[in-house]
Amino acid sequence: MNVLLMAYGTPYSPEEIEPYYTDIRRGKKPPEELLKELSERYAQIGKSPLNEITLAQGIRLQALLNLEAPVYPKRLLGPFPPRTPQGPARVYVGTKHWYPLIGEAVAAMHEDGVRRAVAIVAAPHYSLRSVAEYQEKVQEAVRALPQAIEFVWVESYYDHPGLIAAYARRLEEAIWRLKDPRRAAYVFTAHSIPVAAVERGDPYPRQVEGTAERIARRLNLPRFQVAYQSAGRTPEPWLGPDINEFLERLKEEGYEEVVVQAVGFPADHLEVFYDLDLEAQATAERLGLRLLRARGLNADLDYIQVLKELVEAAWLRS
Ligand code: FEC
Repeated sequence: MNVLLMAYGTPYSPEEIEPYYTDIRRGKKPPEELLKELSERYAQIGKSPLNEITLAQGIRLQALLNLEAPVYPKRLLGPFPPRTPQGPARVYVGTKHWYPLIGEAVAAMHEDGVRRAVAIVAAPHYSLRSVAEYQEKVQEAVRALPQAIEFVWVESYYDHPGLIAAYARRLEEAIWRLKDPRRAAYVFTAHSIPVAAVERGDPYPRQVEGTAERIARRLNLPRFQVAYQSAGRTPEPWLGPDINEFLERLKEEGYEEVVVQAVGFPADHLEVFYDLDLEAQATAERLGLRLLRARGLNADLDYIQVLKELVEAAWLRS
């Protein structure tokens, strides 16, 4: 079994921020003030761990896929690495905007003789501005190969019971720290996307609501809301409500404690450590609200198990 695991990617050093940002802007250099602003955001969090987390997810996914091969426990003296019924699983990691790029991962797969693989993004919700763009990058890379690779896509998994359980566990840990869970506000966030995409029928907001609803039901929350974060620095309208404005509303409604869970991002990175832990936290402090954030899934085994189930089901479908 062959898997291409993808994520957004992040610069490894301050010098790489400009070319990284240029790639996000489809080759257009960012204006000086936007570059300065982004560089300051990275400086304030120290470093985004996104590349390390993505690599750890890939390593653990490969280990789990191989170690759980049904023949392994029966034949301890059998071949190593243990084989799945389809041969040993190989997981390749590629990122959308930095190195290893998706194109490099696809080229490495081709070099290794891979002709069929499962493709999955470490982001549970489908959007025209996320998963569809990963799909374009993969297609572009395949077009450059002498022989095609057939990719079977896991396009979204916002409602996977294992994902809901993993998020619920992290949220529960935050709830244990609340002074009065019955009177707290529960806010689920995801990266904002331009409203234009939603108007073109993007299922993204519906899927984000779907994840939130399932976690809330599982934990029997008295109420929950969805807000968006990290809207791009462009003049077009972005999907809201924005988390910072939303906190103002919660304060006006009389809340004193708020728990935020970033369900759009399994991994911790700039948008979690800056936009939530620094920016939203500062807004909350200014308003006199107590804000707690549920910790991320990162490369924890319960999330890796979800990825494993999804890629195995997709491989069997193919
Ligand atoms: O830690 C890091 O360095 C990387 C954090 C990071 C993640 C991420 C995930 C998503 N984005 C999504 C949509 C957009 C759209 C634009 C956009 C722009 C940026 C910029 C940075 C950035 N994003 Fe991001 N995103 C991350 C970081 N994102 C930096 C550029 C500066 C800024 O605008 O803040 C607008 C650009 C465009 O026109 O294309 C749209 C979505 C996700 C969640 C799915 C995923 O992880 O792929 C959706 C992580």
